[in-house]
Formats: sequence, structure tokens, C-alpha cells
Amino acid sequence: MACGLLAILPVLSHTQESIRTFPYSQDFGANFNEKGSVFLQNWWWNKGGNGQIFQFNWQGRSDLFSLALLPDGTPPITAQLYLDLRGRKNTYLGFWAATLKNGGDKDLKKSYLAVSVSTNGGKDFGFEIPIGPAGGFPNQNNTFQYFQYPLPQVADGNATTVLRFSVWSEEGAQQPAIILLDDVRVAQAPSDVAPPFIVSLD
Ligand SMILES: [Ca+2]
Repeated sequence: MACGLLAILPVLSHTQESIRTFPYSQDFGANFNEKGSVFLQNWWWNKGGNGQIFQFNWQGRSDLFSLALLPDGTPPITAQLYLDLRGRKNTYLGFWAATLKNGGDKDLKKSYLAVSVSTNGGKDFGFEIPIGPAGGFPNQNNTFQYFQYPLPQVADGNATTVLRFSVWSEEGAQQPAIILLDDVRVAQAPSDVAPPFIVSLD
């Protein structure tokens, strides 16, 4: 029995709890757990290279709080959200993203943001879609914009789905923009609206 259980346990089961109640929303107003990798219930972070990821308490979409990601080169910073989609279909992700200028006039590195999906508990990711302007986010202030990402059909009914936000920047000594994420929502659409794609509805 023990061996059987080990064989079927998903990769995430020993590190993370999955969201089972939808619609789900997250405004990043609760205190983060700075220790370890699980910074909020159902959320896991990874700081690539010298990148930083933290709770921002000065600017959110409708409050003062958001999730800030400051990349340092190409090792991506990631924030992952764990979903149990058994009995669910036509799931979509909605969220808001803004940028904050970081550094001075000579700091012109671009920041990049992408969303991808795993259906095996975070072992493998695919369906990666770039978000924001072609060529990356310039290092300047930009207000929150809404983005929406319908999950791929392979996630329908999948108990070990992981949504991943990845942020990275150009290499070099200059500073890139800080990317802020806020008001993340995961919900069911009334029907399959489209193949996986991401659009700004601004
Ligand atoms: Ca917020």
C-alpha cells in the first residue's frame, strides 16, 4: 500500500497545497511568508540568480499591495500557483501587470514576463505565452493592464496543474523594470472560448 501511494502522489503534494475552490482570487494583501518557498497558501516562488521577488506595499491595482518581481538576467524568477482542476473545464487565468521604473536614465534593460502551465505537478512546463509588449517591458512606469490566459484543454480535470509566472531581463550591469502582478483570478468560463493565447484587454 505504501508503495502504491508513493507511486501516485503528485510531485507537488509534499510541498504545496492546491486550490480546489473556484473562482479563486488573490490580491497579495496578506503578509508573505519570507522563509522557504511557499510565500502564500497555494503559491510557491523561486528567485533565479540575484533576482528578487517580494510583497510590494506601495502600489497595487486597487490597494497598496502587489507581487513584485525584479529580475537579474536570464535565470527567471518564478511564482507558481497550484490548482486541482478535477471536475473543472474551460478554466482561465486573469491577472493585472504593471511596471515600475528602476534605477536611472541609463538603466534601459528590458524585462520579460511569460505564463506557462504544467499538468504533472511542476515537473514539465509548456504552453508558454509571452505577456506584454513585443520586445519586452521597457524600464519605465506603466499602469496596471489586464491579461487573460485560457488554460489548455489538457488541464481540464487535471489534479496537478501548476500555473507559472516567469520574469527575466536582458543581461548586463544596467537595471530592468520591476514587474508588479496583482488581482490574480482563476475561474471557469461558460464555454471553451479559444485556444491558449493571451491578450491585453486594455
Ligand atoms: Ca493588491
